[in-house]
Amino acid sequence: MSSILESPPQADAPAGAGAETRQLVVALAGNPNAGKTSIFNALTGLRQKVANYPGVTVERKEGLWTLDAELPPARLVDLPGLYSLDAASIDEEIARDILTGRMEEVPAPDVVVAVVDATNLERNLYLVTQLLEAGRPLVVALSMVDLAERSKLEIDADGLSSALGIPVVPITAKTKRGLDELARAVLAAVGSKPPCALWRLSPKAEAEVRRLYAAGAPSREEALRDLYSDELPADPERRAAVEAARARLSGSDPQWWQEPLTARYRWIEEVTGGAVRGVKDERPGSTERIDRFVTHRFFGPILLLLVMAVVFQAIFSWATLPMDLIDRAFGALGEAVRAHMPVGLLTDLVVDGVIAGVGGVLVFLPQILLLFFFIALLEDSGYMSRAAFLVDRLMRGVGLHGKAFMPLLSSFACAIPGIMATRTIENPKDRLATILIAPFMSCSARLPVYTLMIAAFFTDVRLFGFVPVGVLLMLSMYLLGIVVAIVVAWILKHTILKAPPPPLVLELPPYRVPSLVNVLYTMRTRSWLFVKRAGTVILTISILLWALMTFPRSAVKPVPDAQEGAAVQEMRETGLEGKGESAPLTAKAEGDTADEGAQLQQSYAGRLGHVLEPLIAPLGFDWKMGIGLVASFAARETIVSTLSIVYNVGKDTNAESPSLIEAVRNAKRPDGSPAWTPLVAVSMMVFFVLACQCMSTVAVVRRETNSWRWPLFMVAYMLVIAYVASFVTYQGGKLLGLS
Ligand SMILES: Nc1nc2c(ncn2[C@@H]2O[C@H](COP(=O)(O)OP(=O)(O)OP(=O)(O)O)[C@@H](O)[C@H]2O)c(=O)[nH]1
Ligand SMILES: [Mg+2]
Repeated sequence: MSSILESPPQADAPAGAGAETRQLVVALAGNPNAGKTSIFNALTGLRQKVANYPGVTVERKEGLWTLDAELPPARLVDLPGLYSLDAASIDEEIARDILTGRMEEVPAPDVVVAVVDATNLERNLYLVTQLLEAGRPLVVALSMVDLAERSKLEIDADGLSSALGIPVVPITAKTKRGLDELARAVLAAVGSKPPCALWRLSPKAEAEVRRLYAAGAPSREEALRDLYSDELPADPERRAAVEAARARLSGSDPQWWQEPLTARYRWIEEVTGGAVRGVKDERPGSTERIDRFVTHRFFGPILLLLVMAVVFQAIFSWATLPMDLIDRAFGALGEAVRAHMPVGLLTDLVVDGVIAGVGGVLVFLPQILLLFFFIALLEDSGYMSRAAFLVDRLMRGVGLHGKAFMPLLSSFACAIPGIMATRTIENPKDRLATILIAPFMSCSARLPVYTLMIAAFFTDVRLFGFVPVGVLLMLSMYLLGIVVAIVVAWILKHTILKAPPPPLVLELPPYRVPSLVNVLYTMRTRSWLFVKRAGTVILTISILLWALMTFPRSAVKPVPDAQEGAAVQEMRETGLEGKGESAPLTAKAEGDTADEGAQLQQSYAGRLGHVLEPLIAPLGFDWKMGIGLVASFAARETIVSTLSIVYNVGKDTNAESPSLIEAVRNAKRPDGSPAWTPLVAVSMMVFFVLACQCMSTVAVVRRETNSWRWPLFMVAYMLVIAYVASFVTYQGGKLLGLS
């Protein structure tokens, strides 16, 4: 990375400063959803997240861009989208600070590439009018030209270039069209004289700008900024001159401060008027036609529910076979390891702790892959924004910001990117309210829990003979999270986070055919994160839990000594040990033998479970589930690995090894009654919808709010809600005679 490029002196550097030798820095700036990250990915070969809604990128991302094979690569910076340089939200501030060289870690860019969406030229050019004044060499990358061409929009790039006074390069990121031309234009722009604003104010205002320039403002651009920005210059003389100018202008026109806005748009109209032919700035008719149905007051929500139901049904049915295979593979692995390692604690740790724990979670990989396949498809097509639009009315009713929806929708994948995405919300109170409710959205880590409960008790159960109860329950869990989030948001916004009603800012991007490459990359990235978590967090917790469940050793069932061990080993080798088949999934049957009970009961984890039992018994949970609950506060999926270990530890080696689902179904309480019932399963699911059980989420909230106060508040209030809801579910169910 020590590539150094001779970067010519900046045009604004003092004469004679000489050439600095450092890596060239190029920044991508543009409106949200203009295609910046798509261009960034095409240029660097990286795979940052791309999706069809505004506000996907909320932090700076960097990569290397080979501008010319002869030269070392440049540092390419992808930025969050912004509509103007007057940043209001945190993500916009990041972009503005880098573009204007105010960010310490990134030198001011040598060249700014303004990404301009060809299908939405006028709005996108507003930012360009500001970038023209920012004092950096500028190149326009005209993105989405394929879409412009399809909608019969003819843009004369050369004409646009001469009207703007800077190079304009048409690009199609999808097919990598125009990338070489962009590299050449950027190289040619390095060190060139920065462009300037070509729009003009009314003669009166222009005269005031000239006067300020004469009175000490370093340039016309600075004089303009002094006159119209909120802050006054610090220098007393300049300040007095600005105040006098403002007084004169407001005397003749009370709306004087709006003039730059109208002047910029007037200029944009002139520029585009000469360079664009065809239907100007009009979305393809098909988007509107589809939206008439998709965002319909009545059909819209029905379609949304239908889409969710189809996704869940597909996740369940398509994933069954691969899950079964992984399940069997881990079962076989456990058996093989047990067969080849000497009997003893180490083998128990590897088989009952590591393989049972990690394997128990990894079994759900096919479902995670499918979930992200659908999320990526819905995001990239533009449907997610419509889903946001549909719940918008509801959310605005509780006082939440229009921009809260995309962060909340991202939280269905994982609360962490969801919470990061709240950076697009300007008002800090609205942002905090959104952060505090984001973990109510059912993230992918809840999927294994829901699936386990549904598979154990609701497989093939149908309502009225045809509605699958499993899918219905799944849908209900997602909806429960949403409803509780709305209620909590209403309470927060009417108490501690009171703020004026926010304006509606919701942009519906045009529908696009989802890019298969994007979808596949999203699946790869997300599933890799899932596997990584299984290999790190889950692995550590599994080992820890195994130890807590294994020690101190039960007096009833001591560790087999060497002789016993050898005997068991021999039995295994002679095939007397069991059926010798590879056992699906990693847990063993819950016979609740005295031995096993004694081992778990008196282990550290068992003792903790017993301490907790009186507290969680009203929710329908026994002490073994209590162990799982405690562990799941580190990461939700841990409940699955914990249960795998709980129903394994201290087991007689001769026991049959059915799947975890079987183990859950067969688990017994000391009185012989089943530990789990459909009602307990639902109560458990409700608890998992509402409790904040994820260390990473807590850490991100701490980082984003810069204090411990809010993450602790979040964990506490969500725990109370989860407890009460589970209590009501279980006790209510019992009152209704359910079991
Ligand atoms: N047809 C077509 N679609 C494109 C092109 N470039 C980007 N897209 C699509 O436009 C959408 C937005 O692209 P992104 O690259 O995420 O846009 P962005 O400017 O980074 O957006 P933010 O990060 O939200 O500011 C995605 O659905 C892309 O697939 C293009 O050249 N042609
Ligand atoms: Mg982006």
